[in-house]
Amino acid sequence: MPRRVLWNDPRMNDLARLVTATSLPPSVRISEGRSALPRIDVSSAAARAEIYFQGAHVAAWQPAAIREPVLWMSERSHFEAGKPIRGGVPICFPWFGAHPANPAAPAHGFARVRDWRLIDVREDRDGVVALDLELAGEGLSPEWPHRFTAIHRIEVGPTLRMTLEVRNDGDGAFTFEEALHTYFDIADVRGVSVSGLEGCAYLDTMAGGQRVGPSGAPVRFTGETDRVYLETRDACVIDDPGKQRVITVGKRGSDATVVWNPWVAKALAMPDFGDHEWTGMLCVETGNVNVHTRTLQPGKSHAMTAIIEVRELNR
Ligand code: TA6
Repeated sequence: MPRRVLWNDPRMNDLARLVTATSLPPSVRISEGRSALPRIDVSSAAARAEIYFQGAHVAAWQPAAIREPVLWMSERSHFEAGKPIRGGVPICFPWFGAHPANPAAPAHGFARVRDWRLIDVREDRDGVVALDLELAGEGLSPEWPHRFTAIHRIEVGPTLRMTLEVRNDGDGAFTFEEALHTYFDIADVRGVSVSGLEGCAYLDTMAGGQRVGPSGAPVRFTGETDRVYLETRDACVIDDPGKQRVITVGKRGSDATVVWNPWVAKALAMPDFGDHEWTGMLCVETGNVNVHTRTLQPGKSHAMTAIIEVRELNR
């Protein structure tokens, strides 16, 4: 059976294992990303994006009508097989944060450090490109040995729409956490606010996970901030006067929103994070974490969607 030649460079042909989609529209090509980590490049009339096979990781996204990139990426990020990428949209699955029983297990689960397979790509007449990537198996981790299929559907257009669908392929129920850990590119976190969470209690990681009542006001940043907002299905709005834009983070199938900025000390402590980069990024993460875990019976599925839109002011 002759190998399908997907691209001219024969070195890339061993990537055929990662691409089972039968055809790629002209707006989509497979490339050697940073440090030769295989990447899917999307460039259509509607938007451009970069997606790494590792972690089905959206590393960049910019609508055609928007002046600057929307997602943040550390200049110090690793781009090495098996190491998390610091920026864009890491997929946290099947647990969030450190594993409760095995601190040596990969933080935020194994999904973001494994190669996903590109199984389908479509472009509509408006230039919106939909890509389906799949991670499936059983026993991928001793901490979570279940048989499952995960499909990450990424729709690249004037809106970035990402849907993580998990299916239980096994014979018994399983429970998991999940998050689309989105890093946003902002002018200065000290001048940004996040609305949409005013009525939500949150777990304050900086206070040992203590539950803190609703603040009644938009979130503002004066120090390291690491909060899991509970029982929230509402959109969040990031107001960034420095970039004269407003980013809306809508969602479906998610009951928790995580807000994170490492500030000075934690930025210094992370080797894959520039010492002074903390001012230019903010995470607003769409998830089901902590008390909002999901349990699936055999054969059942659950989908969680993040919907990201940008509006530039004075345009
Ligand atoms: O986003 C919340 C958080 O859990 C923080 O506590 C911080 O650890 C961040 O995720 C980054 O995690 P990572 O494993 O990517 O360094």
